[in-house]
Amino acid sequence: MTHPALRLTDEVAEALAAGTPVVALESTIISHGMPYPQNVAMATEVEGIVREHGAVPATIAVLGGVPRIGLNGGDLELLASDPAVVKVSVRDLPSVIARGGHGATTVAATMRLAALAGIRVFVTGGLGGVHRGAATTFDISADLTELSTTPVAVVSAGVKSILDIGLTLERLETLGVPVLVDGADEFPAFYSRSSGFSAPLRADGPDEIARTMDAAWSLGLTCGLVVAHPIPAADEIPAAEIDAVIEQALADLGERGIGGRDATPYLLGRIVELTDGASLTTNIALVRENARVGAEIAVSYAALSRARP
Ligand code: PSU
Ligand code: MN
Repeated sequence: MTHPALRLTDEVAEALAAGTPVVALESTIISHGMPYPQNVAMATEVEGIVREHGAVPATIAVLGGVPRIGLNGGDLELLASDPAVVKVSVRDLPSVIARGGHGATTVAATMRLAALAGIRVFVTGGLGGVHRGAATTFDISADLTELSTTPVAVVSAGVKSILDIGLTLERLETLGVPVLVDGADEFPAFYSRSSGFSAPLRADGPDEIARTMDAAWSLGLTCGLVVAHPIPAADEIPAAEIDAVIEQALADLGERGIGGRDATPYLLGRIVELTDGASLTTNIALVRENARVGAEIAVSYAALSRARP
């Protein structure tokens, strides 16, 4: 039974009832992660890629106070362009619902709503994590705590080096979250395949990833899984090149005294500005790739679930 507070599209509800593959997609990446109109074009295209690979896309957001699982073109346009859309992590969900507002959900909030709807696979670009300097700011994304409590596999291209990648991996280890790198031995750094950190765990392809999800949840683990899929080599920006840009963006953040919920959106926007849009092209390329991979994982996982006695 679906949670009564959620509104699902008929298509998503039917797919879930039939046990056919569904892929959740987040909305902070649309409203606060990319500029208009590339954001709405990306959101629409990614839904198409999920469909082409055999799954039903369910973009998740809160609209007029209602948590929505599956959106239409008008909803995506609103999320992409309306300045009244706030960034909603888990702690913000109760308020945006009570106030009847519009909210773009982060990885953490999207995971929570996806799990309530019964969706097990979620595709995004990059995860939140432990920010650089967290030893003094305490800035650690709620994405990590949500991964420790909510059984959804999150497909990303790793984490940007706006974060402290090493500390993010340490935190995930402490929280008991399996971190799988798809087809590689190194954890990827979003724009580049290389981060300098080895893969905590390796998995090769959608069937093995689906079996790992199934093994985790059949054991009664209640956590999510990180599935890091490295950006294709043809699309990557070399680490040395993007790191200089990220250092500049971090310096600008510090100078402006921006923190809290505004830190990540500021850094994402500043990186696009500093690269004259080149980072945006790369970001869109890796989200496309993740959409394909996520759909394939959802197809494999649905087949496993159907085969279970
Ligand atoms: N990292 C990215 N792109 C993004 C985000 C993070 O490379 O779009 C977004 C995601 O929605 C993520 C959120 O859940 O930022 C994390 O925000 P915070 O650091 O405030 O928890
Ligand atoms: Mn934060």
